[in-house]
Amino acid sequence: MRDPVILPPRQVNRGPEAVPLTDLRQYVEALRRLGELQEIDVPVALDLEVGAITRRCYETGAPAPLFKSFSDHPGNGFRILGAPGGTSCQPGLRLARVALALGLPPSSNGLEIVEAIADSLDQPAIPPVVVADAPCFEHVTTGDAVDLTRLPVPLLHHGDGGRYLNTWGCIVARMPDGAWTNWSIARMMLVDGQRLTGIVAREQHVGMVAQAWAAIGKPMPFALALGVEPAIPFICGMPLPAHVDEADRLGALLGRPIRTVRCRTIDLEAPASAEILIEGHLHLDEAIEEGPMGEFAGYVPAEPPTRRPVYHVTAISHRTGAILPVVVAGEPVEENHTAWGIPSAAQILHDLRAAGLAITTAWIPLESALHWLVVTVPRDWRRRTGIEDSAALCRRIGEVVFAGKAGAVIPKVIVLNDDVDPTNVRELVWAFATRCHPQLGHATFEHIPAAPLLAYLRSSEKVAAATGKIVYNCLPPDEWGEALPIRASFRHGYPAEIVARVRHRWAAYGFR
Ligand SMILES: Cc1cc2nc3c(=O)[nH]c(=O)nc-3n(C[C@H](O)[C@H](O)[C@H](O)COP(=O)(O)O)c2cc1C
Ligand SMILES: [Mn+2]
Repeated sequence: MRDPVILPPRQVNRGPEAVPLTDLRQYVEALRRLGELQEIDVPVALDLEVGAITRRCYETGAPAPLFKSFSDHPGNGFRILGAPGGTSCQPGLRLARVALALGLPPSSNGLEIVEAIADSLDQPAIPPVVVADAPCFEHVTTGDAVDLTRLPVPLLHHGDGGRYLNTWGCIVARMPDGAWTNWSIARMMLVDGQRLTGIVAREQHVGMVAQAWAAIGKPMPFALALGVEPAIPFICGMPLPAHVDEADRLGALLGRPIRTVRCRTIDLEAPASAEILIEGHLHLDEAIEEGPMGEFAGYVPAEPPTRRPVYHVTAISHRTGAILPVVVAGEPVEENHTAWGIPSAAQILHDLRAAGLAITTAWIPLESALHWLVVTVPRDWRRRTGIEDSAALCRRIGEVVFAGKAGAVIPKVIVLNDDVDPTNVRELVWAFATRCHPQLGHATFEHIPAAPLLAYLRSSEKVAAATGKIVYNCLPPDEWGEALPIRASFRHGYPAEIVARVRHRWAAYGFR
């Protein structure tokens, strides 16, 4: 075996022009300047119309809709921003919302964004700073006066079991000993004026923290910060390891500390940029029916409601004209795919490199709804990893990917040479179809941890939260060594001089 060689980290271009967007309103203005915001001046129904419009925006790449008034609710000055992290149909700006949110140039492509997040995992933590006051404290309601129904809470999908207040908010939860403060996203459904319910999965960190409170016989204090500075939801969707504070990691990614503020009725700090701040306690020992709801896999599951724990609300604070962001989960591409999938790919890329595997990149195709991960490797991976054959490489990749929190969700991994751009669906389909032998070299894994929300799981697998997984070996036959056939394409199939000449003379030929 040769010594493994680890690829040098790539240069990350943060872009000198990048101006920090430290609240949602600055983000909305940046979207407007880019042509990525559509103000909706007519009243729309909270019942399904907001959801249907937002779905159509995802599916056409239209700008993010900003709703200002509602035909079936007084609104009370609140606004709704749909598709805050959706994709754009503007040429070269597909991931502009994601990139802007993370302080990267709006033209960044998926692999550049993944590289920037992965790179930040090796940077020192930058903890948040606590500031004295925050705009959300303009209006504060506590105790019996708390009334969640004053907020415009939409019914998002036909078939949803209720109205969802939280689809893009940051849930703050701290261990009883104060050693770890977790920020994450998990949906929350409106129960009544003072209660919410939602998914609190055992394998998620909010579930782990809630269990720790339950173990000392107490409900878990929580803050739900809605409409926060645009980078925060992307770190909330990132499956960082347990006991890592998301706020510290986001500071490292942005190169500046995140501002937090003390809550009014509980002992927690929450993002100071919040448009709306909800405080209260999560009771694991109470249960109420929640769901079903349209999910990241692209379906409203044909399941009855599930009994889930109850969030009791002790305070609501908000800015005047507060903006509530909403995600209408479902068929790709929506924010589960951009804000959970992209940071997941970054974490996996980091883990694979840390394991000494010379991979070029890792990408969760947005269109796969987190069911596929593509890992690409350089042609000389044998020399760089010391692994002799492609089946062994695929098994090793599977072992590393499936062992992490991010990879635990992913059921299918596709390993390809790095001549393929995994963000280009046309190339990916071609490469998967033409390079994958149906029978040879795949690494299969029996009954290992899985996200219970994978679309095709059988009920026994959902209950066990475990299923079989596969790494598809799409590398060339080992007998070819490092040789690859010439790709019969414009970019790969001609000498550089011809490619340059054709590009240069394109207009001269008469093409527009
Ligand atoms: C828009 C969006 C909605 C999400 N909804 C849920 C949810 O309802 N339940 C859940 O367990 N995870 C949900 N996730 C995924 C989690 O945010 C993700 O697994 C994250 O890693 C959880 O944080 P943690 O790693 O600190 O536990 C969602 C992610 C996004 C981006
Ligand atoms: Mn976490």
